[in-house]
Amino acid sequence: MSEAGGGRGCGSSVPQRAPWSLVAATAAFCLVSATSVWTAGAAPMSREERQKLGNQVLEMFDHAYGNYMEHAYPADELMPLTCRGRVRGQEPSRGDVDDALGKFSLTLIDSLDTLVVLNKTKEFEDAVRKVLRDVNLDNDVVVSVFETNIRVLGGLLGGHSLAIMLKEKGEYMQWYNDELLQMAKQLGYKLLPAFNTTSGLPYPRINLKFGIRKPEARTGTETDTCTACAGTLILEFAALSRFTGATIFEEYARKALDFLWEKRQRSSNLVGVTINIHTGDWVRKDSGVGAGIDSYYEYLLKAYVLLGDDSFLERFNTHYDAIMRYISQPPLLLDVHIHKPMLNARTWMDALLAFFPGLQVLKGDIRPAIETHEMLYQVIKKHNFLPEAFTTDFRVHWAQHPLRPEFAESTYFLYKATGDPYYLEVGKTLIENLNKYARVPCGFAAMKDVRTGSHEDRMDSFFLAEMFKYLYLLFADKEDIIFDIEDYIFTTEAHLLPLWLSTTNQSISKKNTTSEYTELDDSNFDWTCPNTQILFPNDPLYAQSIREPLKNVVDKSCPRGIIRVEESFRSGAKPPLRARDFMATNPEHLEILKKMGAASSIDAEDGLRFMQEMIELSSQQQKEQQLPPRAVQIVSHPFFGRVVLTAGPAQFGLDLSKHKETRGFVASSKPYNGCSELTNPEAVMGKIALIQRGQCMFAEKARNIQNAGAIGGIVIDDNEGSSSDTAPLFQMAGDGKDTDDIKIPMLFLFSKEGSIILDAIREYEEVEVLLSDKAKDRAAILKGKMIPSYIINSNPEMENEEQPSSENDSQSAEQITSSSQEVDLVDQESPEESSLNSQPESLSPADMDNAASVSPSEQISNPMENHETTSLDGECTDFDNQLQEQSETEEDSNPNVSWDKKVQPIDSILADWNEDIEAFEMMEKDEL
Ligand code: DMJ
Repeated sequence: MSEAGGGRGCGSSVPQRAPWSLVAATAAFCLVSATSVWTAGAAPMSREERQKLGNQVLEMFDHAYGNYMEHAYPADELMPLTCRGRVRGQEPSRGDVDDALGKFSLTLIDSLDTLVVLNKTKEFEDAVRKVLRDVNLDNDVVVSVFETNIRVLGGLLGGHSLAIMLKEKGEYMQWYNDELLQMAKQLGYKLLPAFNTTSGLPYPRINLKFGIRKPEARTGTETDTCTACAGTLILEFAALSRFTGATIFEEYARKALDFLWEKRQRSSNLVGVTINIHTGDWVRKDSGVGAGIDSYYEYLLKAYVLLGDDSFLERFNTHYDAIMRYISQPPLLLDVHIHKPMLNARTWMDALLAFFPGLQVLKGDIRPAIETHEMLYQVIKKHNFLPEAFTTDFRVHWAQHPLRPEFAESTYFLYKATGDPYYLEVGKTLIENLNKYARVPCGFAAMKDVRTGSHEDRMDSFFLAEMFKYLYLLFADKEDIIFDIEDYIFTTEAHLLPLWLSTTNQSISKKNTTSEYTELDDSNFDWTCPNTQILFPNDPLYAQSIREPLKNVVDKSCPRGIIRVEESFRSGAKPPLRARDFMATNPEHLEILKKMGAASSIDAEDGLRFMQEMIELSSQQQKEQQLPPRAVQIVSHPFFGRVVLTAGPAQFGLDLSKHKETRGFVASSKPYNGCSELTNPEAVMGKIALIQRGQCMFAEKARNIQNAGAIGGIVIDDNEGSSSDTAPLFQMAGDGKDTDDIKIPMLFLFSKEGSIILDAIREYEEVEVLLSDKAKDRAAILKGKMIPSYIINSNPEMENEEQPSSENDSQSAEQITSSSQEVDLVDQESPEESSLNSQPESLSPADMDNAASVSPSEQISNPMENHETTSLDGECTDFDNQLQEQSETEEDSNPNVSWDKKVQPIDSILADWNEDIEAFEMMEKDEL
């Protein structure tokens, strides 16, 4: 365990015995050596501060778990905004996401082993009793095989693993008699019918009561599954087999893995995202390390750690080489095509890939782990959370964030490997952001949009299973945990399985190993004695030196340059020029181009590939250029710009990318399809007309609403349920004739986005929207708006006055400032803290002066609002900077402008603040 050395050296004697010691022990060794040599870099964090943060994690867990138990249990999940349980069938369907819910108290089961890690042994004992008493696994519900395996089977097994550990210690769980394991076995048998396919790959869904085949099952017609769905079973299934001696589970999981391995694309050694479970054909041929594939790779490496079967390590290493060759473009990880792996398949990354640096730590490849983690951290610093997807230049692609734990997971593993206190600071930021932005009175709510800070009524069970474990462990010392965490392996849901399983009931693996055993060559162990051993003693600033060039990667949005620098920095040799990196202005690139095809066969080969890549890239880029999305932003009460809908542009009419935005109230046209002269011109005159897609050309609709006096048009898709999340945006084409006569802007919304506007009209009647090429900051939206009369009337100090007079300016400003403080507190602090602090302090005249002279952007108190103008299109602009630059320019150009002149009139400040306060209050009310 303490032997150093590279290559096979540290592991050569291991494979014949418990092979987990190779990887697990190495990881542990890294930690010891790394922490002991840490002498410079980020300032060390005191034990006291770490304990304080650990206690904060405990308090947060209590808030989440306590509210689930109080308001949701026995439902599967807590709905933290409405403070009730989510019961499948009683809430509007959310599609696939709901397949995790099997009416089996999901959150309770997923939380079991977290309770023990967090030292809540008494609560664990209670929770186990509740599971045994209340949970029914025989419900007539169709569930995801993957989710049920990782969350419920994994949860029961994790609970069992720690229950027997506690029992053995002699204090708690003395009554326990493997009951959780019996439940796990029952569930295992329920999942087995899913494997009844010729390939051995499981069906993606199963009915817990009726299985697959029975007519009542309401499932079994699916043909495809995701690679991760079929390849993330081995840890739980093997543990179940080894705990119980029933070999069938491990056999089935192995067979599915064997099939995936056989189907890998043989020249690239990559796998696609989805596969046909009957034919084994790849359905989606794009390949990355995020959604759809992620835990397949994770389970190959961890299966080797847990089960000691070399073939898993060999497979993992083969894939890992391919990932590092094609997908890893440090600090990015970009999807490619399995057949043409030099071509990127996407220009964005998803949040699930944030687990990958953690896996690289387990593999022992620390450098790229540090790089990717740092890039992700920069994105988080910009948006407070990792958006579900973000582009290669770090703009938001999908703005939701369901409190995913992957980044915390990687942070924990990187800290373990490097001992660098920097990662403790990262963890502290995660804690702060969760409390500031996701905490609500009844738990923690997923973010609907990281840009606006709006919430979704959702707290997924993985938040309790994973997030709190990793955050707590990050700050904990060995003695803070009642067992040795290094005797266990984390499943993908962070459930704990004991490493001693590798030596229990081994006969299963011997009997069923389908791939031939060959002695692994040394290269398979290249990184298993991690470089931390070699690197840190010589250079304690090693990790910091890797992070440093990436510090501004997001702000500067210049990833390509970074890639080139990093690539050559890493290898010493110049990498071949890739089409995606080519810049015609770079003389070095032109020189390489000249050489291609001239000097050697290698250059010629490079040249050919470059040409082919160029052609494909340009057609890909052309396609992308055809789809610049536009924004429809609802700006009226109570939305105030918080709701931004992604819209498709038109090839005719006013081009919003070149012109200013169009703002107006919306009105439905009659006829709704807009295919003939409107019968309600008075209703749409001066407004933005809503028209349904279909029955005539888009241009014809545009002409009809324009003739009726509309200032813009929104075409809403007639295909119910369509959404820009799932369908590609397109441009509305003209009618083949000259469309110059169409002067108004036209945008297209899919049905889901369109119905948000239609619902808003039903509820609020007057709905005002902004059509633009990118969403506007709320400060810009609220700027210059008149104070609504209902606010004036509701304020006794202002009664009988149209606008506040200058005499009572100071009084009004004081009141408003006090209110805005309250808003600030509600938004930024925990509810408990906010109620403690809600006594406003009075302001001095100097304070009031300052308050009166702040710029419009500064008046918006929510810190989340001002980070960026938008993320929809075009360059990544920072609204704060823009404003600052603007005011600097104004100042520069007119040095005689006095502060007094720049002071915004009190009535406009009043209006802005009051509207903002109103908006927050309405949002809170709506959410709760
Ligand atoms: C978890 O359920 C698991 O980690 C899974 O592998 C994918 N990610 C979710 C949480 O984001």
